[in-house]
Amino acid sequence: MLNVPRCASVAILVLQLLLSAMVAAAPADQWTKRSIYQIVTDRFALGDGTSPSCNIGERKYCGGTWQGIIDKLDYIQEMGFDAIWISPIVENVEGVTDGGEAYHGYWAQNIYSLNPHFGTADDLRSLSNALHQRNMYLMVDIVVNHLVAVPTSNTWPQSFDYSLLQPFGGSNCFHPECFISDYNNQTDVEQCWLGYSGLPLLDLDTENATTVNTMYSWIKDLVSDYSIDGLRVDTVKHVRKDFWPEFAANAGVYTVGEVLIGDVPYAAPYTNGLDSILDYPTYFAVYNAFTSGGNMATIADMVTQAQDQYNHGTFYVGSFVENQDNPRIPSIVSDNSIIRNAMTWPFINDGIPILYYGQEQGYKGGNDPANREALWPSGFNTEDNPLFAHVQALNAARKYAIASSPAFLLSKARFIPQSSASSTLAVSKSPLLALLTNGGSSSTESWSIPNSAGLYSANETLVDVLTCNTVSTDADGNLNVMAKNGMPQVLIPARLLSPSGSLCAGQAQGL
Ligand code: ABC
Ligand code: CA
Repeated sequence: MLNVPRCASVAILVLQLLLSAMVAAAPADQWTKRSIYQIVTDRFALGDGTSPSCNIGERKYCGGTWQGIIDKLDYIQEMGFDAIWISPIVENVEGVTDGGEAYHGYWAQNIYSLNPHFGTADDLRSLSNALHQRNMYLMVDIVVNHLVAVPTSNTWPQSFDYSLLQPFGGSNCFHPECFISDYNNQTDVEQCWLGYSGLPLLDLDTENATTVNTMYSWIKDLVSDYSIDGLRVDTVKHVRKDFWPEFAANAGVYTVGEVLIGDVPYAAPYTNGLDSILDYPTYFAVYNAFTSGGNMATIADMVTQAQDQYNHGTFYVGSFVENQDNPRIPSIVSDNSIIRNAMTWPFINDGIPILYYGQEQGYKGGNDPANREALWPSGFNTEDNPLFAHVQALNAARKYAIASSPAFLLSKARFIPQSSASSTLAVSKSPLLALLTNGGSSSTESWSIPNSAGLYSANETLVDVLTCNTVSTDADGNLNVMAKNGMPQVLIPARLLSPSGSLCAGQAQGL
């Protein structure tokens, strides 16, 4: 019905910046207490009890659904997560394109319909309700930057059946076709297209007032229709910065944007328009340190820059070491100690921890599409699974820190300088002290925390809550800790642990 072009060619709206103060703050505060399990909906779980094979190289739907997620909420909650992030939910291009099927959900065609491969509106509402009954949050991935249609001719510029792209049924709703060729030219990044001629991502004209207002009311309705608690916003750097404040205000919930860049000064301004961003600059430093023997000190440098330059510092960022766009850590390194150290990072710094599904099962997929494995062949193994237990312990440690110290969520992570600065990291976020190394399982590294750091008193016992082993400060209050098979250690003073608590009760010295 809507194949009339709906985008009048009118001047850009300029008042949106004024609304930046309206970005919801309270919902972001609620999110900082949580940890997020990221799901590729098509690859997580089926709702019908079957376990079909999934050939990831084919880039086709494998059958995961919202009902499948509902059926596995126990599994997610058992790890200690109290929020999930799911793939984009709207209807996508159908059939096999040059890049396969739209199983990942990022190729929207009709933003007013849901993707039938994932279920019905009732299924999505059931998921939202089931989460809320467990006091868990729902984060939905959304895309503003583009929609996708298969080209109907290859003459340049290409032709498309715009009537498929609802509600934007005309070419004047999109920027003129050009592919991004110069990432140093921000106009190119914002107004040219992602993709390639085989499968172009049609770049929405977010300078057009009608288009802009359509997206603003769409997000408001989407959040309310499905009781969404937070949004992961795709391709944020591909839309002009002053589009985002009013978008976030209409969303009215926590918004965390994807700005895929390794550079803090470039990323920082986007933390003004949205609540925050996925912390890609820190991700790259962490990834390099753990997969290619990169210098651990660059992590501290990057975080310090981010703490200084992001709005809200790093408290509202999404903190992660894997996702659907990058090779999994175990696809590069096989040393279990290094993998465990990398997995620990998101849980011991300022940001909101995000675990990408499959990390807990030791999945090893490399670049897209190999990193989007089906989870069901793992049998959702929770027994004799050290990585599952590791995630449980990390979530428990963070929750314990939040509960025991009101200052935890408001105090910046602090790096205690180490003599082996390139291969060790000591991160203090009281009452946690995380000791990390990229030295691997034969590592002989050690960490020193001098009494001048002001963290501990003399002869104080600290418990590594990942193993329940203990270490002690000396008579002067200095702490020296040897690496144990290169494993990460997350220390909490024994006096803060309770003998009736769930965290290393046997070593507790508290009440
Ligand atoms: C896939 C394959 C393609 C294939 C296509 C058919 O299928 O990857 O090779 O041609 C979705 C799907 C993907 C699909 C794409 C494209 O759509 O999931 O499987 O690609 O059809 C987001 C999502 C992502 C999603 C989309 C599209 C966007 O997270 O899952 O992909 O909705 C750019 C965007 C970024 C986007 C990413 C895929 O592409 O900015 O939003 N992700 C540089 C650029 C970045 C660029 C990145 C990768 O390369 O600056 O802008 O990301 O191309 C750092 C530098 C960075 C540099 C990185 C690599 O290194 O500081 O600048 O990033 O050090
Ligand atoms: Ca754009």
